[in-house]
Amino acid sequence: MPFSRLEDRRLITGSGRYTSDWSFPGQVYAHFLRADRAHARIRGIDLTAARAMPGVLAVITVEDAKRSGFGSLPSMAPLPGRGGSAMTKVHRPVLADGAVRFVGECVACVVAETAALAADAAEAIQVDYEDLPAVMSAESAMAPGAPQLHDGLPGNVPYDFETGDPTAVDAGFARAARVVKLSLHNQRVVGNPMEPKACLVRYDAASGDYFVHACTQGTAGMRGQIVTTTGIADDKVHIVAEDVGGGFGVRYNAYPEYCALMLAARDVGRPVKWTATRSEVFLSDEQARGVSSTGELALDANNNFLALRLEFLNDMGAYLAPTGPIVAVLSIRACVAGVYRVPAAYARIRIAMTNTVPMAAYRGAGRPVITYMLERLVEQAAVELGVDAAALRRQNMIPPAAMPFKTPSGIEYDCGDFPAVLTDAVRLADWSGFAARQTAAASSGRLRGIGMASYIEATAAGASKDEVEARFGGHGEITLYTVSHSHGQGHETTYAEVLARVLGLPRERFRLRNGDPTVRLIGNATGGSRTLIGVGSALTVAASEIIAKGKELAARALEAASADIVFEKGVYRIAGTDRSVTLDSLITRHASSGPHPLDTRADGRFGATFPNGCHIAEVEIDPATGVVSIVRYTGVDDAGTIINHAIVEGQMQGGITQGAGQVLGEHGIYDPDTGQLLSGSFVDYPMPRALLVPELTLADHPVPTATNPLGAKGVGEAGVSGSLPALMNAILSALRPAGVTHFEMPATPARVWGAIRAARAGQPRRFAYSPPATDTADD
Ligand code: MCN
Repeated sequence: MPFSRLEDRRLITGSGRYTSDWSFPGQVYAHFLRADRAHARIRGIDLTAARAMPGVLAVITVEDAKRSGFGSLPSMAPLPGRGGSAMTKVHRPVLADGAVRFVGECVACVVAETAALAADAAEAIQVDYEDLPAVMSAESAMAPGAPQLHDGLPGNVPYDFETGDPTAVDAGFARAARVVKLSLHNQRVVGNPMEPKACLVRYDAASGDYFVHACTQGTAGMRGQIVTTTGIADDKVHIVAEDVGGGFGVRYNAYPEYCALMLAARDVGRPVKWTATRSEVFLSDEQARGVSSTGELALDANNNFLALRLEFLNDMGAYLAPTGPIVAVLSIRACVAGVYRVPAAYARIRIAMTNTVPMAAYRGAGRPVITYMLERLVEQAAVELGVDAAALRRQNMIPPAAMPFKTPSGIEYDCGDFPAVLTDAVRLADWSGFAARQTAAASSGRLRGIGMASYIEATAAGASKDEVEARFGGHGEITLYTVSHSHGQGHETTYAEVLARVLGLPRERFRLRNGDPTVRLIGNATGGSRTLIGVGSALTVAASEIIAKGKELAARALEAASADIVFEKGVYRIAGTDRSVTLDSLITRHASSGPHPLDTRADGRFGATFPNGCHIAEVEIDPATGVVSIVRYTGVDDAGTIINHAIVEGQMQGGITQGAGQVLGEHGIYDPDTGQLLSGSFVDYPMPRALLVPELTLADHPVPTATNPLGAKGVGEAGVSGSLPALMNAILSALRPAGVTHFEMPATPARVWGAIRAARAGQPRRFAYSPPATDTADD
């Protein structure tokens, strides 16, 4: 059977090597004792009984970490805050230090001969807690008199950021003919990669080297975070990862567990292995979104957008994850007014600490937050004005002639044809035929709605340089080394295709080694839909160098001057003659077990790209049950030049389905009274299944960018940015005729049914998120 991706045979036949597949002689196992409460002071920990349990080799607490000089996990502010203020750093220990601040926080690490013995011994640890009041939402964290979570952080708000010109925005609102307002909540979600967190640490006492086998989206960034936390020298920390079973953003950062396991491996002198359970994924993987927002749009009498005022309040959890503040701020700044020509825009973003799992990136990393707000606001404007939502969008879009376009936050979009993308989508989705489909659905008692979203993303913004290396092996195989990890994106295939096309070699000749610890490269993790732009472009730089080196070899082989040699489709030829030699034959001729003359290390730094698209969803709702079915979905996307269409389509499908999962059910719900995660398993947390979305109608409308040699724009997260607002706009469109005027995600059957029932009973509840109560209060 032919496989379309090079990695498929290995992965589908079970030959992948994930973190838990590694084992070493003498290996022992760890188990983490986790906090069973949201907020408490630790008065004491008694380890005596646990240490005496059979097979136990060590029980490690924060005191051991301190003795070894371990400090705080890092966090970064992307930019200065409001008025030039600095972000207040929050101490995040490797193991709980005097207090626990969320259910699931690691308190102690038990190492034993087997995982079961370690788990048993953890039960014997006695922790003397003094319970403290907990805050379970950003709103309650900021309320006067709220419990304070961290020393030196009065008010629980470590970072307050703004972008845009508030005075110009005020002036825009002052001359508005109409103002449209909306408050929205983008609920907390749990990433749930297929592969739970896992880590295996080997310590070489003779050299002082730590080999940390862990699931990661990129080894260099994770190593840097571990080095900062532990104080261990950079050249002594080696992150090893081969296959990684999904990331979605939550495998970007180093976790406290990884640092604790380094301590454990050094102390017991044997390799220590730990594999999280799915419950631990729910309780301790970074979670995401959890943003309350308000938006106001000012329009003139001709429905032109005049000004935009936005406010975002992020629930950041109990500690600042390294990328948490970055995710909260950068995408909103980059895409503050989306695809629209709005003369003035202003956004204020605050982050607040709560007694929940730390928050960070999840597919889209802030773009689904800004796009969700903007596209629901524009849709609301169309409803209030009684105009066609597509026409209102088109009227206010940045025209291609205005490119490059400087946005109100000072970011420059280099290219794009947003109106043409919208026109394609409207045609493919048969936008004008919707009324007939709605009537047909109504005749069988079903509510049908249509929703649109025009999104833009900033991918690869602010990334540093990417190094790549190509090594030519003894059997003609070419191994590519990169820092970024493929964890589902098909990099093995697309990188090979980038080089195969330029070098004129079959793609099967290339192998990919992500983050090989023996080849230290500078580079970024896989994230922000930037890897093709960064690594793919650096590979084209490498290809040029390989061709140039090959020219010297060809000149020698053909006994000609290299200036006379031309290269085309894998063949070096003396210009104007039929004398030639292939690159392939030069590779073989010079192959040996040592370095090859064509071996090349290259790098590049390539700027942000702005992929965009227009998605149109249609849903039908059964008012008797509240079940929402997605019945049509069209997406037209501009990802610039596409390297592999099947992979890009797969990425879009995955992103759209992930958006559908959040819209229709996913919700990390914490009990406001006890601080327990109520949706902590797949029984309570519905993962999207393949049948949730119908066959998608996808098309591309490429406007290649000149900011990288491939002309490509990122694609890995775009589906989420499009689908969240398109689907929710469709659901609102279906619900409005039933009298429901406002509705928040997730559109579970119970919530939809309840909203319709309340509206019909003449009590049109807004079905809004009302912190700190859980959503069950609405149901
Ligand atoms: N591609 C292409 N042509 C383009 C753009 C991209 O052929 N114009 C290809 C690329 O070569 C790559 C894939 O599409 O094979 C995605 O490329 P890119 O947009 O550069 O995104 P990244 O490789 O940087 O992947 C990161 C992105 C993010 S941030 C998340 S989160 C995410 C995602 O990718 N997590 C995923 N997709 C995922 N897919 C899977 N299966 N699992 C995850 O955890």
